[in-house]
Amino acid sequence: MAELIRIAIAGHGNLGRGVEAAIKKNPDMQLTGIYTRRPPAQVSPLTENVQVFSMDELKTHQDKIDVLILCGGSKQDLPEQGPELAALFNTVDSFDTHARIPEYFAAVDAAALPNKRTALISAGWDPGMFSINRVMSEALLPDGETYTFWGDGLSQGHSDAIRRVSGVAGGVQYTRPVPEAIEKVRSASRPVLTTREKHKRECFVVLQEGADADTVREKIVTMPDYFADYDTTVNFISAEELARDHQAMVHGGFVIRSGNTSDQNAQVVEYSLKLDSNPEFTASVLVTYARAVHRMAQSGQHGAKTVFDVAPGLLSVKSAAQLR
Ligand code: API
Repeated sequence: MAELIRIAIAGHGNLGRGVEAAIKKNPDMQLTGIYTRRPPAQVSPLTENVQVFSMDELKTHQDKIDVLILCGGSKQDLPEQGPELAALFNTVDSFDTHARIPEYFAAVDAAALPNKRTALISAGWDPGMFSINRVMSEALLPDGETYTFWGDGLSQGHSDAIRRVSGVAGGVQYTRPVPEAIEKVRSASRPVLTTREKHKRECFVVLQEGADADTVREKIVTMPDYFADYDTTVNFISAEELARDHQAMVHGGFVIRSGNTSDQNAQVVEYSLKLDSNPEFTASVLVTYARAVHRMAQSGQHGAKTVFDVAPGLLSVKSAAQLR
């Protein structure tokens, strides 16, 4: 086999740990380092003999890393780290604030392109695999309707957003699809459904000492891009309850395109996920795209990219010749 692709991780939370697990499943890759903002001694890697460094050391390790996987959150980490690190490394990230992807793409592209780096943004399952399936089924069935349902499950992105609200000590968010809406999509022909009709958002929040519950609730339910467009409920719980009852990271959902190829014939395309661990699956997608990024960087395809710009064959551990 050719030389192993040297992967490094920036940020060692749920997603970073998932990237470690995913690299173990991919024989053409090796983990060369974990970079963290915490004191490195506090990080316990799953991988034997891998070194943990402070984030400051990253820029001195440019010649040791083929692809850097950014495992920070979309609300506050990536808007800063994404462009900064795409100037120095080939990167993959899971920026998932859908409404802000265009501006994030522009910032990362402006950093990566002049420095001849390849930066794949917004990979994961949504955005990511679901996006590909929406684009593909809409192209194949131009006359139709597309529906995306998430959950029941714990959204990492929304949970991260809650934890950034001042007065919040901890919390998680469950995305609850509305059963009647799913039923409509399954039984009726191309029903019209609003954002609010399809999902509810349920938050479990631990307040910081002295924080005001009503103020925190108001900040959460009115947060643009995350909660403002939904019916959101906020339940306040203790730190013990959070640790005891809210650790499972199951998630999933489906994308369905229901269309017609002629007046007589309806066609339905569906892609569905049932995930025990949302972050581990997201991490698997990131690691797979790291392989493609490495290949694209080597062949001079630089700048910011999304999953739409990557040919499927580039994701495979097999070569183009083997795939044929
Ligand atoms: C939701 C989805 C989850 C997408 C998955 C991933 C995450 O509302 O639950 O943040 O967990 N948008 N982006």
